[in-house]
Amino acid sequence: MGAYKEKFKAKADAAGAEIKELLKENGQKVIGEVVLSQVYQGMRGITGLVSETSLLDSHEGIRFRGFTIPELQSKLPKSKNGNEPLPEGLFHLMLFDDLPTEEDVNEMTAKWQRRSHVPTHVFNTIDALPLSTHPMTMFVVGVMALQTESNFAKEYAKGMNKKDYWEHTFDDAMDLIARLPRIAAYVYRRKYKNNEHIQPNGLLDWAGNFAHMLGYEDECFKELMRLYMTIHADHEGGNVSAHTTHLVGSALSDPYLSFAAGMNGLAGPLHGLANQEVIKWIYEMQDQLGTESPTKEQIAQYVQDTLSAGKVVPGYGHAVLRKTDPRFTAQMEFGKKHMPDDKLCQTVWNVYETVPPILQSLGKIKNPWPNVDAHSGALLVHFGLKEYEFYTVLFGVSRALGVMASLIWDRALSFPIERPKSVTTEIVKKWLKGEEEIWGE
Ligand code: HAX
Repeated sequence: MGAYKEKFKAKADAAGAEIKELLKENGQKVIGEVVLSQVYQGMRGITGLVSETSLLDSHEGIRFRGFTIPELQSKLPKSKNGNEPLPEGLFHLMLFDDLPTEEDVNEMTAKWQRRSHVPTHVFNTIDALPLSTHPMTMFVVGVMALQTESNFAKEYAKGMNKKDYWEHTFDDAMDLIARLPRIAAYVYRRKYKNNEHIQPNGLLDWAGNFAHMLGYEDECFKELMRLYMTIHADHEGGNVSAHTTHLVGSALSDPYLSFAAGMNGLAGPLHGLANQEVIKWIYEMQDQLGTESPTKEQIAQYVQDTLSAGKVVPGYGHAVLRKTDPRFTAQMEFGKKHMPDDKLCQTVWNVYETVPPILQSLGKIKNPWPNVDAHSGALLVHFGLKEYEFYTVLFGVSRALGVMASLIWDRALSFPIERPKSVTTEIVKKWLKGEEEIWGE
C-alpha cells in the first residue's frame, strides 16, 4: 500500500472508530420525524444519509469539508499564473479532509496523468452509436465500456476480503476520474468536430488537459474549466446523481457501474440536463423575439409564456436551496470579470433580475432563485463551445470527483446495502384508520 492509501486508511480507521462509538452511545436517538406528505413527495427534508464530502445549507449554499466556494477560491492551490482553484485540490480535500499543499495537488495531477489511459474498445463502443445519440448517452456508454477495467470487480470475482473493499474502490475511483476527460473529449470531438481527436498533453493539469482535448487552448477557458470542475463536483449526498451512485454502490456494484448509474440521473432535465435546457431556452427566446439582447420586459413576458405552457423555467428553483446558489454567483463573477460585454451573459444577468419576482408571485415555488445551471452555458458559449447538448457531460466529469470520493468513504466506513422501507397507499389508508402499523421491520 502506497503512502497515499496509508494516509487515507489512517483517517478512515479513526473515523470508523469514532462512528462506532457514536452509534454505541447514541444509535437509538431520534433524529427527526417524518410526515406522510414527505413519503409521497420525494422524501424532501428527511435526513437519511451520511455523506462526508460536503454539506448543503439551504441559505448559505454548499460547503466542501467546511469550506465555501469563495474560501476554496482563495485557499486551494492554483495553476501557474492562474486564479481559479485546481479541482485536484478539491478532490484531495474531500478525500482526506485536509487542505492540500501545492505539492499534494501536483502529486494528484501526476497520479491522474499516469492512470489516464483509455483502452481502444471504449472508443470503438462509442463509435458504434449513431452520431445523433445524445452526448450523455455516449458518455455513459463509454463509462460502461470502461467497466472491463474495474479492479474492484476483478478482485471481488477472485474472492475479496471485506476489509479490502475500500482499497479497490480507491483504485477504480482514481482510474475513472483520470480517464473521464478523455472519454468526454472523445464524445465531443466525435459528435461535433468531425471525429478529429486531440491527444492529451501530459504537462497539463486535469482540467487544463480536458480543455486542451476538447480543442480550447485559450488560457481563460482553461481557468473556466478549473472553476467549473471545482464548483460542480459535489452537493452533499441526497441529489439524484450522488444518491444514485451511493445507492448502486451499496450493492457492491463497482465504481464504474455506480458512476454510470449516477450519470443517468444527472441526464434528467430536472437535474444536470438543466444546463443545456437553460441555453436552449434562451436561444428559443432570442429566436422568437428576433433579438440577441431582449429587454427585461420581453424576458418577463417570455417567462410568463413558459409558465403558461406548463413548463419549468430552467436553471431556477432547488429542492434544498432557498437563496441564490453560490455556484451561480461564482460563475457570474467570472463572467463579470472576463466578459462583461458578452451579450448572452448580459441576458443571463437580466434573466436573474427578472425571473425571481415572477416565480415568487406564483406562491407555490419554494425557491425562486437561480441554481448552478442558470449560468454555466453562457460562459461556455463565449469561448465557442455552443453545442449545448454536451454541457451535462462537463457536469458529469466534475461530479465524478465528489461521488467517487464519497464512494471510497462508503466502502471504508463499511456502509451496508441501502434499503429503505416502502409502503402502498392501501397500507397508508389502513394505518390512518389505526388498523395497520406502517413501520419497517
Ligand atoms: N419553473 C416553474 N415551476 C417551478 C420551478 C421553475 N423553475 N421550480 C419549481 N416549480 C414548481 C414545481 O414544478 C412544483 O409545481 P407543481 O406543484 O405544479 O408540481 C412547484 O413549483 C413546487 O416545487 P418546489 O417544491 O419549489 O420544487 P421541487 O423541490 O419539487 O423541485 C426543482 C426542485 C429543481 C426540480 C425545480 O425547482 C425545477 O424543476 N427547476 C427547474 C429545473 C432546474 O433548473 N433543475 C436543476 C436543479 C439544480 C440541479 O440539480 N442541477 O443539476
